[in-house]
Amino acid sequence: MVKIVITADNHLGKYYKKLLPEKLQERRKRLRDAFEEVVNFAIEEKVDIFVQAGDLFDSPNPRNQDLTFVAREFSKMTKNHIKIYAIGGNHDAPNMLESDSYPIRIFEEAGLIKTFSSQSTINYEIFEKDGLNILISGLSHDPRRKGRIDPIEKAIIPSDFPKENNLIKLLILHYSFEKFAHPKAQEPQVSIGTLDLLPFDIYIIGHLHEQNTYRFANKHVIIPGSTERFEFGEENLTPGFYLLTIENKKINYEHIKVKAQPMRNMEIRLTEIISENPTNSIIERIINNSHKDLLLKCKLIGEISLSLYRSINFNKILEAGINSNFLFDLDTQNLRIKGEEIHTLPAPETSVDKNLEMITKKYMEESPEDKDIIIEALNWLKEELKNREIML
Ligand SMILES: [Mn+2]
Repeated sequence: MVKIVITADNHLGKYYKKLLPEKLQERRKRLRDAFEEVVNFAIEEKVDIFVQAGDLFDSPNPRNQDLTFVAREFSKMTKNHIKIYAIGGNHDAPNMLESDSYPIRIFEEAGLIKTFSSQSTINYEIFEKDGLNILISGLSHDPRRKGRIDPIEKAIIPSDFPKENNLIKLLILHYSFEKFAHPKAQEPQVSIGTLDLLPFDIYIIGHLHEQNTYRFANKHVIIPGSTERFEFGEENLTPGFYLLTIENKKINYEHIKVKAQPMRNMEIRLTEIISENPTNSIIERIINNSHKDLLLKCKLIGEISLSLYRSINFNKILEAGINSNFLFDLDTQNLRIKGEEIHTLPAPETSVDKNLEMITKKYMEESPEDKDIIIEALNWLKEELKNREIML
């Protein structure tokens, strides 16, 4: 029996502009913890193979802390005789393969893993255990392919590709899949027709954050999903990974959950707020839905009078939300005044200023001798933000 752990979309190092530095550090630690849970499972279950199907890192230039962490996790697995295969995703793909490479290549050069970093040729390797032969192949995400095309339609299969029937063939990809793609998504989608024509039995497809499986014509598609929820639209995801077992010709797989940070979306209809003090009633509702570890988004909705709008202290609401959650986002895009839309609020801008002031204060306390240059940097940053009209 061959046991395979399948993960993708770990997005290590993801940046959140709404988090202060210490919280951002904590959040990035949570993302690493989720990946470590997958690795520890693989070691405890004594699996043979570990597959990472792209977007291990959230950027093509990961931070040293995340690279060091991954080196440690990968070597933990190789010491336990687990063979690791990885491909590049859209987030960790360099702009040009000619001038740069996927960060996972570092671990390949260090002898820890095998990557499939070509974006056009399906390279492969044969894995053998107890007389069971599995062909493992992969194709990295090609960021130059845009629009709603089939990105693997023209994939090149090497001329020495084995044709034996007695070989279970597995292909690792990082693209959207037509069966589960968002109907409006304008990104490349792998089609069932292409998967049917290609000579593989099992397709492992990273990229979609919701886990899924699909069977057709004796072929299997496994979408591992992400190991965390990254955006507020992902509240209902169940982060995790797959355990695939192959015994003789029998193929089984199950989804295994990982501990993810709690996330919640809430809505407050302002037309329901009949109160002397609307600010406090809104804050009270937010606090009732808050806790220190939560990623909370509060949507204010409804059509209200200008006088009610003016009586609401959005800064105070934002501050209360930030103080009682891990991350708080106040969404006012669906708030209307007499049929007019309010596109932006002064609140978020002030909060960028406030964050800047807090950071500046901290730096000045740490190194008072650099006070002048820190103030100069602060003023330059404020000016830049104004010029670029950057808001939260
Ligand atoms: Mn992706």
